[in-house]
Amino acid sequence: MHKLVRSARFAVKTLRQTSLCARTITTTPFPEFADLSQLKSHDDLHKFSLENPEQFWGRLALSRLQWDEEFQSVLNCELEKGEIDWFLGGKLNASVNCVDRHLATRGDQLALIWERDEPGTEEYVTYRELSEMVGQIANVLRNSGVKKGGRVAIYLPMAPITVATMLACARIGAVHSVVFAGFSAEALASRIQDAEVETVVTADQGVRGGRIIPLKQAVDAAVAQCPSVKRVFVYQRTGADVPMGPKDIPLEKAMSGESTECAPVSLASEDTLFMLYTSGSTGKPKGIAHSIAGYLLYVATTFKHVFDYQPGERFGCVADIGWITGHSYALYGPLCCGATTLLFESSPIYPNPGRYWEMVQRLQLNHIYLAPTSLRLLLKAGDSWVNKYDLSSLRTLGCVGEPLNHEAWDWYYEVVGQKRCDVIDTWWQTETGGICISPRPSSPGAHIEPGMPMRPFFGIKPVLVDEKNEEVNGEDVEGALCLGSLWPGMARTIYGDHQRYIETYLKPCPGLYYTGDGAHRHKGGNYQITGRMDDVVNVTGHRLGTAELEDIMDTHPDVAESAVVGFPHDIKGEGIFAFVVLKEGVKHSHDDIAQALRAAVKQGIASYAQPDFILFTNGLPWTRSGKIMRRILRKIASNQADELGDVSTLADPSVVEGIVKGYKALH
Ligand code: 6R9
Repeated sequence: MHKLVRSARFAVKTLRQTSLCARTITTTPFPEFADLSQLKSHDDLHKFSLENPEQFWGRLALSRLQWDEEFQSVLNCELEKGEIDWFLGGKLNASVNCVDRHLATRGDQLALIWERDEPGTEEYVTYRELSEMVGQIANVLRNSGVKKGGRVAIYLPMAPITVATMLACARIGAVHSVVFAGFSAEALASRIQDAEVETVVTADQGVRGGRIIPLKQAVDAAVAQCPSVKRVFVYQRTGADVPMGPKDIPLEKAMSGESTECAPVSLASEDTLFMLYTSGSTGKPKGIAHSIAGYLLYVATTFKHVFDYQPGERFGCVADIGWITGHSYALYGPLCCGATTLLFESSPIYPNPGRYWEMVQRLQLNHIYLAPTSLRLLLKAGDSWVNKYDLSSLRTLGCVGEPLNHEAWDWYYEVVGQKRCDVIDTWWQTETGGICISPRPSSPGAHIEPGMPMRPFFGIKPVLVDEKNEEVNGEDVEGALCLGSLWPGMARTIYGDHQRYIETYLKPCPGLYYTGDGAHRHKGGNYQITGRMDDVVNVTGHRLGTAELEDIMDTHPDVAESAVVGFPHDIKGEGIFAFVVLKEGVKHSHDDIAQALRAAVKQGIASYAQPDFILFTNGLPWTRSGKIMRRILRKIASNQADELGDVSTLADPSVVEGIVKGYKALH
């Protein structure tokens, strides 16, 4: 059912020591458990959270969320049927929790900092202003016929209007489905069709990296294939003169006629807050559905404790809202905690690779949360882009989306953080709702180990499972990563296909939630993610995690990033194909570098692990959420470039052409 990633050498390599041991890590205590004197340490509280999930999450739910009606029970569950209910009987509204309840104390505090594409043109939105915007949009939606449970597709750039539209849906009980404003018309259409969306909210155009993205045009093409759509609201981002058809409604005009006050609907804990399609790196996209109370509680709690967010700080999650990271840590987590949160519209290399760091200095960000992809890209551009700026406001260097390889980890810690900030590598998934494994929170003074997310969050119990579906105990072992506890943030279903939800997550390892990732439990109980279970290459019976190979190659001083896939090989079963992007200004020849990479792999793993082919390319096929679309590389490596399928969800689809050309030249 699932394959195992096996390699003891990976463990040895990652356990090298660094100079971090002496640093102190701050942790914000949980006031909710102050009366339980038997809970003396972090580990005591973690154990308590696993043994008493109802008490643990029940207490947090009461103190951290605002309820219209209190819940009757904390957890009801029939796992085999995928029926998981948290906080039954409770009633609440997510927009009230994220906006209204802060008005009395922090109405004039900044809720959003909108970092527009053009540097230096940022805009600020207070909680009061956000509340007014949410009220107006909620009235617009309600008065145009959007009902509780109705699906609203949001295809907007990163902007306050996007956050306000999501919260407006939450206010009236509509279910938002955000689609990356950059996905193709086809990708948008398939998501609209799957959810039988009646309402679309878009903009005339988007702007990213100085380039115009014709959003309305894509919506027109999509809606032409989607008879379910009744209305399309159009926000003016650039003011371009876009054609308006009979279903189209100018959003600002509609808003201007509405009151800024809109009574929130009191919703049940388990009503759906939103659905979000997973990144599409495998198979047909799944509309992952999250429910209101559990999701909100989980993202608010993880936001507070993983980042150790303190009142008044500025939190900078640069992820797009079209990704779960944007939902959980640019919007719901921070706003539920009354934080000031960033909306980043641009690209990490626009107008130059100093963008993030110039922004940190200009906006005085205290936390930054980004993807390893962009880190590797910036690392490749050199240290001078970082060193130019004063980054002393930064306290946390967060990261999510892929394994953070050692070179990037070191660079983040040493060059960006000047060895002052904690590197917080967080592991989680669209389906988990929020962060599940991360170095924080941890006992004060606890060491942070490079190259791994390390510690399960409260209420999270990682379980490693072998090929026979048996639990792998002990330390320095590997297995399929499953979660053996229930936590409130987990997805409740795949929209329209509950059976697929059960089959994908609950059936592979009965009694556990199956993540699809492999993990290594190191000494001390720290977890390292070895990659997706399907990112495994089997060479002459040796199973190799692609992350492991990539980590070795990325360590070569000339290599910016690499991606490894398997391809059918007559003799070995599978061969190894490495795609390698070099740093700028590299002096060595490709042949020399290829030879050095083979030698490094031979030394780091074994000679059977050496790549059969190394293709130097200008870029890799990243999805917009920062994941290498290995499916495409596998096809290319198997000489099936004519069967690539949909590449529209890539950040830059033109990269693929370059790689295909390179492949042809190599053969
Ligand atoms: C939040 C998000 C989930 C998949 C996940 C895993 C990979 C995420 C990671 C990581 C290694 C980390 N992943 N964080 N791998 N280290 N810190 O990324 O959600 O888009 O659903 O992807 O991403 O493979 O299963 P999503």
